[in-house]
Amino acid sequence: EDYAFNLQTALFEHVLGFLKSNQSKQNLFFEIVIFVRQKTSEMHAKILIIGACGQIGTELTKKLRSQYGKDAVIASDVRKGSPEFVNSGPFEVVNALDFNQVETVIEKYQIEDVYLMAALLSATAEKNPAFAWDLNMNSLFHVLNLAKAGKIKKIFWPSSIAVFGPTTPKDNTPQYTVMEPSTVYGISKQSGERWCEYYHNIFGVDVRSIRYPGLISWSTPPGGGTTDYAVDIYYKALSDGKYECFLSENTELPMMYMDDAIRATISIMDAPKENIKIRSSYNLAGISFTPKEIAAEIKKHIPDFSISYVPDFRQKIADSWPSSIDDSYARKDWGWKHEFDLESMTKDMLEHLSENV
Ligand code: AKB
Repeated sequence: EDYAFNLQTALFEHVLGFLKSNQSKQNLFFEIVIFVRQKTSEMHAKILIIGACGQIGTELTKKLRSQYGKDAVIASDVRKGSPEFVNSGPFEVVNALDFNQVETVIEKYQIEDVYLMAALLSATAEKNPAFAWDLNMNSLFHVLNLAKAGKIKKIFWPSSIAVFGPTTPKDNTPQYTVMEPSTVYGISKQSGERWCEYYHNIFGVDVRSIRYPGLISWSTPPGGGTTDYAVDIYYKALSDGKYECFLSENTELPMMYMDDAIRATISIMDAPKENIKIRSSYNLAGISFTPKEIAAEIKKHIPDFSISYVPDFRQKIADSWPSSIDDSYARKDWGWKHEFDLESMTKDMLEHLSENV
């Protein structure tokens, strides 16, 4: 919407100027065509989102298109998403594990910035460790090597609180600390951070990364993460009036509303190169809460809502992660500041889901 509004405003001013000039008014149509073509060719660098149909990818695609124009953002995934999503702008079927497919789409659209969002999350990765390692690591190597070859200018790659483990200080976990992840997902993200820093230091690759906390959004259903109870609970509160939580009531985890996460992602990519002083991955924090606390917030909107607790294998994963995160480096280096708290997130989630459930 922002992009379209800015283009319309610029066009209106251009037409007014043309009409005030002494040029033949018969040329107005051609003047408008030339102006719009020129403006759209000036649009932001071409962006490719790999894994665009996922929880973050769908929101990121929408936001980047509203900022830079629909045709500046190429969405891609290993299979087609919903017809609505696929028809909302340029879409390509790309397997993140196929180097040639990734290289071809980059050359076809003259891509400059790549957001690599394809990955298996913590719970799913425990069920399929070999594929999780393959996907999470080799998709990263493909884009790092394309950047090293000069075919990509800038990369965003998501890390996670999963890089921390049971020996990491749990409260206000610092940027630099003991990191002994005990999950396949966490091991892949810690390894990925090391490779991002290596490719930057040795080959000058401009890769930027954020350690996402648990992310909560209304636009896509839960996707195999341990923190996804905090997404599912809203769906079930509206559809069933109750929720059986797979974590115990006092399991405090770092979380963030998707609006904040998207803003942080675009903010780190738009920051001047010299401001990005950490090339492994930045800690990022929003809100920390327990299942008991989010249930209490939901009950303010749905008084009859009830929750029960039946911890499963994901409890051990959650217990290995921090309760809260210190993100002072992100705040200092590129001006990060979260906006949503548990109250405003719950209100926004229930409002949007009520429209769609
Ligand atoms: C997960 O739960 O696996 C993810 C994450 C914390 O990175 N949401």
